[in-house]
Amino acid sequence: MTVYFIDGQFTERDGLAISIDDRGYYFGDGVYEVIKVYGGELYTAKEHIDRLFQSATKIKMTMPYAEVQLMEIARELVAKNNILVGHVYIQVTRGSATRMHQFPDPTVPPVVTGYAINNPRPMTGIENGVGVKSVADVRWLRCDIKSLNLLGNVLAKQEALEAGCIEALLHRDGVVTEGSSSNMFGVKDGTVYTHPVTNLILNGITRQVVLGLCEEQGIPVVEKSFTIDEAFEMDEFFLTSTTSEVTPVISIDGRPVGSGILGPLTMKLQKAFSSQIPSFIADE
Ligand code: DCS
Repeated sequence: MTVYFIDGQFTERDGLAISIDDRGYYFGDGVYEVIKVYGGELYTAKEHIDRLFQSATKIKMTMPYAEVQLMEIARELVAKNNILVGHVYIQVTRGSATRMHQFPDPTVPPVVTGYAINNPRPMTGIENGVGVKSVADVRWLRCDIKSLNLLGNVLAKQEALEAGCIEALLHRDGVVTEGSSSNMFGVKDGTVYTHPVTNLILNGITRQVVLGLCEEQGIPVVEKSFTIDEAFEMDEFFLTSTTSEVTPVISIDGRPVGSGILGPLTMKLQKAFSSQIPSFIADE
């Protein structure tokens, strides 16, 4: 049975007690992170926990734990749940208080919850590529915050799935921003293009890893937005996230990207990505 963390304690699901007045429940008033586990080890955990703190600061919420304590909680969740390959989920809400929009009294403590589950690498998508559907990005203007308010993302993902695609390719007035839970990249004439780090996207940890790999491999990167029309003209396309790693996009709105098969530059980046995660897992 999955072991959860709630408010300072590790407990099995049956013992969980979350307040109905939790502001996460009423308002989505909180922040979260998803951290990948490979070979029983947390991957880029410091980067994720740093971003959790940044998200909390951006919503004016004081974290109830120090970074090292959160790291320890994440490690314990991995150990207690015997995670080999999977992920840890951590969320922090602005606590539990009678429903009112404004912040509760400062003495109300934020609520930290978390769990860890085994979840294999999505090899089918990684190896064969996926299709995406363009969907209007109707989210708010603080997409840089990893907030629990995910309705725009949820609706976009559902629309993509109902069209037989794996992910939504979000665009604001025709300009590609990111995916509903991933970052998007196009490749044209050997150069990688992706949306710059602004309030309109989440600066994905995997995005940052992949841009670092591009630099190491001598692959030119331009952090500049492009349009949906330009996306159709790319030679290759891929998306990144903690759970989907580097997943090739082989079709957009049912139209093949480039030759419609995995592109060489995407495959090069996948290889580079796999070689910097624990090797016995990469060799799977
Ligand atoms: N953009 C959005 C909107 C996301 O929700 C995510 C991750 C990303 C980009 C990619 O960021 P990372 O590379 O740091 O994962 N979404 C997480 C989620 O909600 N489930 O899995 C990953």
